[in-house]
Amino acid sequence: MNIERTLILVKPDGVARGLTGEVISRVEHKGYKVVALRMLQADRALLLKHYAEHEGKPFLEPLVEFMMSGPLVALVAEGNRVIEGFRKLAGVTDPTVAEPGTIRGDLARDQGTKVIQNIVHGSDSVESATREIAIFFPEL
Ligand code: IDP
Ligand code: MG
Repeated sequence: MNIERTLILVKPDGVARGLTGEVISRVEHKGYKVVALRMLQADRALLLKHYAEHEGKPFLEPLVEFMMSGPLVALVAEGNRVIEGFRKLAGVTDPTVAEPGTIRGDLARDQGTKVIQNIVHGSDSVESATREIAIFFPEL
């Protein structure tokens, strides 16, 4: 058994387009368990912490602005190999080339914006998941 937890965010584009339920539904239908859930308006400090790995990259500022542009939904999903499993469900970063069948491939496209708007975030490793879950769910 390799039970993991991952942090999933439904980004402001996903929430604004009414896709929160669709994302949660795909997570649950895959068989992962949602163990925490909240809607919040993220502020700059929280997002700079969350995206610390992207410090210095040209898309960081547009990314932070985008992530502050409306409410987001944060959830923690649990299951065997859920970190890798959710990344597969999400599809690759660029929604134009994300495979059909994935969240990004089915539900997002290039909007011509400075930052790629791609509906969801998912932790990319056990270390990231632990760090990110503590940011959004300090009580866990
Ligand atoms: P990921 O979300 O697939 O893990 P990361 O490389 O961690 O992708 O980037 C975080 C987020 O920053 C992406 O989901 C996307 O919204 C945005 N992003 C990443 N790379 C670029 C880029 O080259 N141009 C514009 N936005 C980007
Ligand atoms: Mg990432």
